[in-house]
Amino acid sequence: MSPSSDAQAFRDAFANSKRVVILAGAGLSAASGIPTFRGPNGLWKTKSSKLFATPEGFKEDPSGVWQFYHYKREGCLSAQPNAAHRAIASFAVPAVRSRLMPSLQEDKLPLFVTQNFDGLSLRALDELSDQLTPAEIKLARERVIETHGSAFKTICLQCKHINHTFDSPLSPALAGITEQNAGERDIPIDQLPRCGGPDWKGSNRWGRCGGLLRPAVVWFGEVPEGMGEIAKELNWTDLLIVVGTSSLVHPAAGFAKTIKSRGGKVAIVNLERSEGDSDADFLFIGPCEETLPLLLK
Ligand code: BJW
Ligand code: ZN
Repeated sequence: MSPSSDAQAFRDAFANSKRVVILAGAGLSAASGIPTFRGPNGLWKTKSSKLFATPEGFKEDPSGVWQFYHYKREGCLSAQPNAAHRAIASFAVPAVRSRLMPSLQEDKLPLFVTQNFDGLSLRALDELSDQLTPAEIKLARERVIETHGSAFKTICLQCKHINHTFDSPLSPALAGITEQNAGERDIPIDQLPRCGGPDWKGSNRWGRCGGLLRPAVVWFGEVPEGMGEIAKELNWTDLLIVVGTSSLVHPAAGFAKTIKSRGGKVAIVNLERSEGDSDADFLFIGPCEETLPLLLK
């Protein structure tokens, strides 16, 4: 059967759902000016995903990979959440939840799984500080899984310390690196981001050991974050909403099939037809920054 694009039928299914999972991809942040990976202007059209999205690529050229992540990170810092991020974040507001999702089990917030590393969904929650208490925001943030990592976290390859920071640049040598000039010069490895920052002074302490840092993002061949929690949640989910992903990258690409095999429903919101459409009960073609606020109004 072909999927429905009846907004009211979707709202009814939403209102009757006890457990909801939302899965997002790069299309969610496209209107915030963050490029997607596979579209006509996608990152992987001009950059090699083998170099920039694998641990082997980082080993081969840590300078090139750090320059790439430096300017992508700067792009995330200057971007703002868009109407689609805000529509999803609004579920954290109890009055919105009880209006749109009165059947939620124990008023459990939807689990929001984002493949994006830009932090914009968390920032959209922080923007609700005039409507929510800090405790409510904390609770909502705990229901967000950045399954492909975060641009604002690093891991030390030596002591494994994970650091969270919005500082930029992460080492003085990365200052002034842009998409245009990235890769023009090779930054020596001791001038790339190091554990403990530029003034680490060579101590061996955890989190200040001076080891080489890498971006805490999930590259091909690595295990995405939060898989245990996601797998548990998918057991109970009766509605999965898939927003702005090409559904080409696993394991996220398989969530829709899992839900379907357990009798749940799948809604897809995408600018164009995508790989996941064969599993869709509802399909809304259009920019999510317009479609989601309308569907969830
Ligand atoms: C709009 C819009 C608008 C635009 N409104 N929509 C063979 C078969 C099956 C699997 C494999 C295989 N060979 C290897 C694998 C596994 C591999 C994989 O899936 N590869 C495929 C490419 C085949 N996966 C992995 O290796 C993953 N790990 C893994 O599987 O571990 C095993 C394991 C799993 C579970 C438990 C235990 C073990 C890891 C994948 C890591 C992906 N990493 C990246 C880079 C992250 C860092 C960074 O951000 O730079 O993640 S790659 C890149 O792709 C990034 C994205 O998160 C990810 C998905 O892309 P996304 O978000 O879908 O973006 P696009 O560009 O593809 O699509 C954008 C969509 O938006 C389009 O549809 C547009 O139409 C739409 N759009 N504007 C609405 N305004
Ligand atoms: Zn360290």
